[in-house]
Amino acid sequence: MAAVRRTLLRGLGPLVFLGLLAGPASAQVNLVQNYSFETLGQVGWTPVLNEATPGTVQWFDSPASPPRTDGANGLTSSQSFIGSQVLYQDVVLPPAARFSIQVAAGCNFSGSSSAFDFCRVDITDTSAASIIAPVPGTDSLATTGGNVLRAIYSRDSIAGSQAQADTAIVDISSLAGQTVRVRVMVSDYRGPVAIALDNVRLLQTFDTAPTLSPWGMLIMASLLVVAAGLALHRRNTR
Ligand SMILES: [Ca+2]
Repeated sequence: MAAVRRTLLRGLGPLVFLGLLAGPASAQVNLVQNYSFETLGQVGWTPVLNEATPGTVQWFDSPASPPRTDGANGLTSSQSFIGSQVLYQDVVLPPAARFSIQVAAGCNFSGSSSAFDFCRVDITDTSAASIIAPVPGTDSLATTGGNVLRAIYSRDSIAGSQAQADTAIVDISSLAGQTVRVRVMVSDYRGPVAIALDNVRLLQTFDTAPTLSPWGMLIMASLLVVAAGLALHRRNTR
């Protein structure tokens, strides 16, 4: 009987180990305030405008325009004349953690476009230079790339509308411990140009404690039954 018991324990041991090692599980939290632009006024976001000539240049939440891949509202820009604009939010990335960013974006050119018409979303440093709105007709997408730590999205010099879609996920874990800037930039020279943005996900990923998987629970229950049976057998054979 002892041999049977040893065999059972040898067989079940690795299975229990594998069952228990279902984790570690992970959880994510979005570090961006008003990431879905559901609240009018874009709490957490700061606008910077550069109107080359008098006109209406602004950011606003829109329930009707293209930007609404998450919830009821999204962010869009409005420019009725030549101008450019920046919207940004600074985010503290705790040290020794994992981070990624992804946005839903589209950029529409309703007029003839030029090299000075563009939309872009970047992770930049927090320098003053990073939030200088482009000079329409002078700064192109390429010349406003300074201070960029990671490029997230851009569309340049393409006339017509673009459906809003998720960008590729960009891993920014190497920036852990820094304060970074989520910067949205639109420049209109021949436009009008308008970005459609929603669902900004700058995610911190946490590893959580290993959890007992369904297989682990089944194996543990089986082990208890076997142990009880062995104990009963031993008592009955004394
Ligand atoms: Ca939204």
